[in-house]
Amino acid sequence: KKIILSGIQPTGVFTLGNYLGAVRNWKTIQDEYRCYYFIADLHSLTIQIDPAKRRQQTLQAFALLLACGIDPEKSLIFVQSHNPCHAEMGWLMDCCSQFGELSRMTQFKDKSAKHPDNINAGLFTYPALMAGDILLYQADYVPVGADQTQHLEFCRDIATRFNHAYGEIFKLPEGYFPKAGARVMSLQDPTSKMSKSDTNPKATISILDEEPVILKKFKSAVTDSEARVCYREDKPGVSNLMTIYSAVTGRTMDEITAEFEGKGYGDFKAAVGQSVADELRPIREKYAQLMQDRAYLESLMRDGAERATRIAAKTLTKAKKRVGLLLEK
Ligand code: AQP
Repeated sequence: KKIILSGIQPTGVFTLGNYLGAVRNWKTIQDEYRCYYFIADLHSLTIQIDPAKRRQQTLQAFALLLACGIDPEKSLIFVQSHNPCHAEMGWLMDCCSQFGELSRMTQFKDKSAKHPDNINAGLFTYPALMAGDILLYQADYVPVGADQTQHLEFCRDIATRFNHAYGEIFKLPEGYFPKAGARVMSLQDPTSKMSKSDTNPKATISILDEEPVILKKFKSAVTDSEARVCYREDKPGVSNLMTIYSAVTGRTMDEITAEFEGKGYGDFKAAVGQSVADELRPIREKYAQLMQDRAYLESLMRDGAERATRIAAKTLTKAKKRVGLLLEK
C-alpha cells in the first residue's frame, strides 16, 4: 500500500472546514492507503497558546480524530512531539533550507502579518519542520489544501537537494487531491477561510457545536440581497453555503439551485444548518464518550508514539549518517 501522511494542529476544536476539507477524507482513505495522521503540536508552538490549554487541546484533537472515524486499527495516529525524530529531522532540514526560499513562503507572510508581535523563527522555518515530518515516513502522498502546495513543493526541493548531496535517501512525496474536498469559508466573511483560531465564534462552526447553535450560526451567515440560491463568484456567502450543503448531502450545485427555486434564504439556511447538525451529531456523541476514558486515549497515544518512532528512526538514522554526524556505537 502507498503511504499517506497528514497532520492537524491542536489550535482549537476542529471546524467544519477542517472536517469537510481534511479529516472526513482521511477517514475514507484508510482502507486504500497506509495512513499516518499526527497532531502537529510542535507546529502549534509557532503561535502563542496558554500551556495548559495547548495540552488540553492536544488531547482533544487526538480524541476528535477518533470521533471523526479515524480507526487506530487501520491508521497510525500519534502526537508529533511524542516522536523525538521530528525535532531532530527538523534541524537537519533547517540546515539545508535557504533564507531566500523560506522568505518567499506566502503562509509565512500571511501569518506574520496576522501576528506582527510574534514573528518567531519557528514560524519562518515551519516549512522545514513540515518537510521533515513528511520525509521521515517516506510518504508517497500528502493531502494538501491550496494553501499548502507551496510547502509541498518546498519539501520536494529539499528532498531532491538532500538526495543529490548525500545519495538517495528520501522519497519525493506527491500531492493528494481528494475527490470530495471542500474549501469552507468563514460564515461572517466568506472571502476568508474558516479557521479554528478565528476569534469571532459566529464565523465558524465547531464540530462540537450543538444543533441549536449550528442552526443559529447558519441563520446569521452573511449572504446577499438577491434572494436566489445559485453558485456565482459575486455571491461568496451563498456559494459557501452551497459548497457546505453539497459536501454534506452529495448534491450538485444545479440540484441545490433547483431545490430552492422560488424559496428564500431562510429555508435554504435552515436546510444547510440541519444537514450539518445531522452530520456532526454522531461525532459529538462519540467524542463525549471517548473523553470519559482517558486511560484508553493515553494507551493509544503511547502505542502510536512507539510505532511512529520506530518507523521514523530508520530514516533519521540514515540521514544523520549521511550528513556526517558521528553516531554513537
Ligand atoms: N476552511 C477550510 N476549508 C477546508 N479545509 C481546511 N483546512 C483548514 N481550514 C480549512 C484543512 O485542515 C487541515 C488541518 O489544518 P491545520 O490545523 O494544520 O492548519 P490550518 O490550515 O491553519 O487550519 P485552521 O483551522 O485555519 O487553523 P488555525 O486557525 O490554527 O490556522 C489542513 O489540511 C487544511 O488544509
